[in-house]
Amino acid sequence: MTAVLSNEKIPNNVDLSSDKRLQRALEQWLPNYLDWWKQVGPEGYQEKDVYLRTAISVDTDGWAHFDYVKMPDYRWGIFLTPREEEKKIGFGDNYGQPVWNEVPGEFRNMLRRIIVTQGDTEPASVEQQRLLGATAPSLYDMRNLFQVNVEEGRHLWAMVYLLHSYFGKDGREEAEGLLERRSGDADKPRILGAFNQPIKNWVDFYFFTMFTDRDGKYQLYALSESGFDPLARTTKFMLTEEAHHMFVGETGIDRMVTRTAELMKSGPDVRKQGGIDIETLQKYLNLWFSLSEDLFGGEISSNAADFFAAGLKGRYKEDKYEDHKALDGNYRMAVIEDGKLLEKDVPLRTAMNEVLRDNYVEDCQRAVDKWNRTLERGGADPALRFRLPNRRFHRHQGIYAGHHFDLDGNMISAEEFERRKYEWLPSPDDIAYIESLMKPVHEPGKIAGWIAPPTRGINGQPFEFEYVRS
Ligand code: BYC
Ligand code: FE
Ligand code: FE
Repeated sequence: MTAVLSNEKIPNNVDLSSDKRLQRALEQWLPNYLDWWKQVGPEGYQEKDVYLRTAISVDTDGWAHFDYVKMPDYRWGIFLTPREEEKKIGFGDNYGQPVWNEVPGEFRNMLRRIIVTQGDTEPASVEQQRLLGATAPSLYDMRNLFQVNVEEGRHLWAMVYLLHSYFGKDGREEAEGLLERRSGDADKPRILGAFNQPIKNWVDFYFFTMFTDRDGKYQLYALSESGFDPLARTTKFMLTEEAHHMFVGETGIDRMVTRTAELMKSGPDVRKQGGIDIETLQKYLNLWFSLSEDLFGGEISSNAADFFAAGLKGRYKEDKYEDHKALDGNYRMAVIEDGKLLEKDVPLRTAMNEVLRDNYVEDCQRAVDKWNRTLERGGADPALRFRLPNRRFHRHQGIYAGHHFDLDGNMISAEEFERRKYEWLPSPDDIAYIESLMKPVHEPGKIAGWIAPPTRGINGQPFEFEYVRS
């Protein structure tokens, strides 16, 4: 695999130039993509030099190149991990059969739907984050925002490549559709709930990249097990980039927590000192964790069972399981019957969304424990600690949607939820306070007062580095 940024219009390791029709189709899609980027991509800063990483190959050491780039000149490329000889489908009814390098006719619609759903989230997130540059708390953070944005753009390219190469005319139409829907638009919204939620400020941004990009991690892992090999190979490489997005979220929250603990030393009223109190951070955590849990789909899902049976979408690290068919297992979960919660066994295959959500919740808990250690080290009152809400809290998809629960998962009435919701979720006052903090700090080496600087910079550069040149 060559590790150079080629002169081709669309950098790739899929030998695009040997398939003229496909190359032409993608080159025709490119200006539409750029129009979309200019219309609803990052507002402002398009002419600035930003210190960005660009994927240039899939080599584990040396896949990325760092340099100043103007965002519209970013080289959005197509990179798949190499094909493995004699690769076999790892789960489901077709377990042990050779993987598919073409779309199996009987699964065509299912597969297209999965790819379109995945693809739709990528541009949606760019749209959601488009206004944040103007209020970045530091140049380091601004650069990270734009890094996430250009890579989500590349993830869209990854899905569009699959649609164009494997799905003919309807694939090309879906690729257009991906540029036509708009996050939060009443008439043509993005497909999944969380991708129509506003990301109004940097606190939303860190919680989104922590919790929502982390749904991306688990969905991409599940797809990287796919028997449709081009999907497996492209999602595997996307995960390499995804790690940075989650890093931005997890450390961004940790830096806010660090700053809060520091301010608490000079007095309990953190807001008075221009910081963000733990209670408010917890409410943002409750909001984005619950919105992101919805992205795993219903607890009991025949779609999930079908995806698994077909060999299109596996489990997180399917290798670690002994039984790859999951035909006779059960999964015990709390369901609602006659208005009451009760434990029930459901067939394992229909519970695949919940199985994946379990891996996700565990990972989120690990991060919560880390933030709590930051609080502890910072000398914060032991009564002030973060927690994940129960997974039934504030759900809009699946079996808990339409019911109301408190943070411990106790069922409560709609009236009680309405009365207490701002104990648990950001209130208009909380949001107004957070927005009052969103003043840009765009001088190299300087940072806003509500967040601590990072412990190190990007690619060995110091924090003071001019990550975005004015
Ligand atoms: N919002 O059987 P069910 C990322 C629909 S993030 C709205 O329970 P299923 C990224 C569902 O479509 C990763 N609608 O769900 C992160 C179905 O509709 P129909 C994105 C929803 O199909 C940050 C009905 O409800 N990747 O990469 O098992 C920045 C019942 O559905 C939602 C993927 O999602 C929702 N949240 O599971 C940038 C992977 N949930 O059939 C990027 C591909 C469900 O009644 N997608 N519905 O019309 C999938 O695998 C599945 O579609 C889902 C849903 C897991 C999302
Ligand atoms: Fe992505
Ligand atoms: Fe991401």
